Amino acid sequence: RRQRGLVLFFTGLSGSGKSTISRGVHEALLEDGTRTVSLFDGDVVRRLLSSGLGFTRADRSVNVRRIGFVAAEVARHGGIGMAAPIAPYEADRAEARRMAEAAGADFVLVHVSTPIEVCEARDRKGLYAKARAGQIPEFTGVSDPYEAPPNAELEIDTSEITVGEGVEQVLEFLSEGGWL
Ligand code: GGZ
Repeated sequence: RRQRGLVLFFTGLSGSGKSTISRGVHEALLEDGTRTVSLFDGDVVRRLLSSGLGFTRADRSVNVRRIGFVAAEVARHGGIGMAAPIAPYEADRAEARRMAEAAGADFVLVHVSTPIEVCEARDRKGLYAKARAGQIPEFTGVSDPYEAPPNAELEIDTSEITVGEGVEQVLEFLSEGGWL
């Protein structure tokens, strides 16, 4: 019997740790080798799949729906489609969930809920400083909204646990839910 597909979708602020956690989960799943798994990495998505799109509400919406679509296609064929965009709008995340379900797959939303103060204090790429200085218009959490998801299957706050522990929590959730 073909295993049911899964879309594993991370959402959270810039600097929340969602990319790092998703990469860790991706690596572990590849190593495990029992599931086909594909991670649509943020940088690659913005450079190729969504090249030309900016950060207006409309462009973010198109971006997140494209990601949801390709992840659902992986899941349609029994694989695990993974992605970790900011995905600040509930309507777009709901659409990604709907597409996964329409593809006969499950959808797991992981909210990497690290508070903005912590993301901003880290400021690994200096983007928050630039945004505060008005050099990046519509920067999520500073001058653009982030709608916290009311329905995340899992919430991970990297100000309270390490990235490694976050990866473990996701793997545990997948294992307990019968996806691994
Ligand atoms: C938020 C921005 C912006 C603005 C550029 N707002 O930390 P990063 O750098 O590497 O991750 C952020 C990334 C967000 O792209 P997404 O495709 O994930 O966003 S969305 O889901 O909303 O479509 C950040 C960088 O791009 N970046 N400008 N204005 N993040």
